[in-house]
Amino acid sequence: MLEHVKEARRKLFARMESESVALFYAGSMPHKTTDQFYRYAPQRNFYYFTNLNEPNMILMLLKGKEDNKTYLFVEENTDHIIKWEGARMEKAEASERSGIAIENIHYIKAFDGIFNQVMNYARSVMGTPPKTLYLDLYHVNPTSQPIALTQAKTIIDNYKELSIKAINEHTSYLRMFKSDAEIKQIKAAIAHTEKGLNNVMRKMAQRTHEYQLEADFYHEITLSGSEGNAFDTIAACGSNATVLHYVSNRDVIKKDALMLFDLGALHENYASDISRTYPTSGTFTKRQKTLYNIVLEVNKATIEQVRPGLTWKALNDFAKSLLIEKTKAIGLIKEDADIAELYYHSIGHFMGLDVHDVGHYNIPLEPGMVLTIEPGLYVKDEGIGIRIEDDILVTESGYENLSESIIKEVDDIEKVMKRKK
Ligand SMILES: [Mn+2]
Repeated sequence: MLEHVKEARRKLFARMESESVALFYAGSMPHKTTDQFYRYAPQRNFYYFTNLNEPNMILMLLKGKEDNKTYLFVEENTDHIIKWEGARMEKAEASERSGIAIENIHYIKAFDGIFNQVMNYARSVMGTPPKTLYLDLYHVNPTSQPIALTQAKTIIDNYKELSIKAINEHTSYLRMFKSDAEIKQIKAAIAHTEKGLNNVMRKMAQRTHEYQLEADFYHEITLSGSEGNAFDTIAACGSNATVLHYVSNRDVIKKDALMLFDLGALHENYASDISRTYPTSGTFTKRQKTLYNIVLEVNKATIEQVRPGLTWKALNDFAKSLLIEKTKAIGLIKEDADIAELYYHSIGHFMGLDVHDVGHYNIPLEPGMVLTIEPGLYVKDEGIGIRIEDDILVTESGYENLSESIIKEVDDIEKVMKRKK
């Protein structure tokens, strides 16, 4: 990933205004309850530009009139950290992994002094102090503050001459185009997920509750080396599958039902995101097969549409009209508009360091983008929810289905599920 992060920083510098500074915070472990914390997961923009998976670091990018400087601030090991949390990465290793010159890596306690120096006319390392401060201002909702605003509060309060700008337009743009190194990580994540899904199919007959199959998936991906789930696993039997973000997974597994799995393993912080739908008894009923094959045909036909120049709107429209045509043909709906009762999400999303990755949905597809294609059909009256989702790379000539080998044909699924063990 070293070349990838160096190139990513070069590209970001090229998009930043002259006389600006960008700050990226690694983030820390979010508080859970009392003295418990969630496991650390890096702020993805920080990780994207550093390849560093450690809390409390700060990346500072300085763009002057003529040249650029990159600084990294890392936590200093204390006796307490070493004994209780494990030693933090030393400067030399941080330099090796990130490609940031070791003389520009400092301890966090030096940050205020160095930043103040940058902001002073007489001593600024860039000749003149920056006028613009770029921050990661991703807004999760209107009532909570972006992490960077909290972290940079003192700077914002005390350096009023800085005008604050969101870096997100640029980071979202750059992150749409996956490097070869990133595609390798995504493929590794998908490979873990494939093993996990194969285990789910093999174990289905022995299980009584949804959460057991969630565990079978997790067991297999962690054995395979994944650091865990990219998002909470959906293991939804029967009508539970008509709830798009059903994650409680506490229900019993009904006989002769369909069970929808939407899940994905991580690999080095890169996500995979796959949906498969399996018959709980190992064999599809005639009705289940009919509905399943509609979704499968839409999945395959929509994937075949993927190529540079295609818009998200065209992709969405294509899938929706094909679903309308096929559900009409079997008498499931009468009017086109009725499809909204059976299919109520969009066809897919960008995927990368975030499972629902950042990106610009208003520009046509270009080579290097990775997206999901995930048509579904949710027939509540019949207790059936089906979704089939693959992860697709846009290439010069069209597409590469990165999850091609994860089986989805009725015969293939039945064959694996019938096999003992
Ligand atoms: Mn998805």
